[in-house]
Amino acid sequence: MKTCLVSIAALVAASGLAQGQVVNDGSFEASGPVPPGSWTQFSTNFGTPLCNGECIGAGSPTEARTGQWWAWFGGIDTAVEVGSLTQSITIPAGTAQLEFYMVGFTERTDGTDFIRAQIDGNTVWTVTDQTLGPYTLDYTLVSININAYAGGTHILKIDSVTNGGNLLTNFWIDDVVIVTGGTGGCYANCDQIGGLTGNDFQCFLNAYVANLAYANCDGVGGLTGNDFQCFLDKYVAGCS
Ligand SMILES: [Ca+2]
Repeated sequence: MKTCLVSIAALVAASGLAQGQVVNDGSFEASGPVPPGSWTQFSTNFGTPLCNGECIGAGSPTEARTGQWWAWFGGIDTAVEVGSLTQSITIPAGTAQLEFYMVGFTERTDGTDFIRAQIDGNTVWTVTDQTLGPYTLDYTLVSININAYAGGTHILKIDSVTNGGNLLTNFWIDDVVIVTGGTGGCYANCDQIGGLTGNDFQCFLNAYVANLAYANCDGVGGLTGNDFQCFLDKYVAGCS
């Protein structure tokens, strides 16, 4: 008889799917083939930052992290390239973490090529050619605390400027999400769906594994077993 083990990773993935979506089409699979889709798209040289491999050349394989489409900022060394993706987002009250995956490459060293994330015109994250190092091997998780914007409708913009001059820079991004939690004074309702269920445990586990601020239930130091106990206590206390 074969044994079928349900991995923690599978549970985490399942809980991630259960969470409410704040960012629409964060993997760009709908907005690539039928632009603009959920994203207002701008690119100086290419019309859009979105690519499925065909922007390299006919039949070229995708470099997406998931699916076929990803966002490719930069990508030209003979001209200045300005690219952006923008959408209006409504973030529930509580906590919020902007997350996506990025991998990059650069030949520049003067710090003038950059990619950044903005909310309502305020820069919440930026990387330049000088700080790209941690993102050069493979798609790497970027996780940004945007609690300050939880509650209400805001403009999310990811944009980049690369300066050409025979120095190539690429910033590739895929799988943009905003993970929310702890809304309405009911911390334990992690997935924000209905009442408290096992899905909320999985949601908390997901946040814990991802090292999100939400998982720091006791508000003390880093994430520890105390945060699990804290979550359990709040779950037992229930939501009224
Ligand atoms: Ca994708």
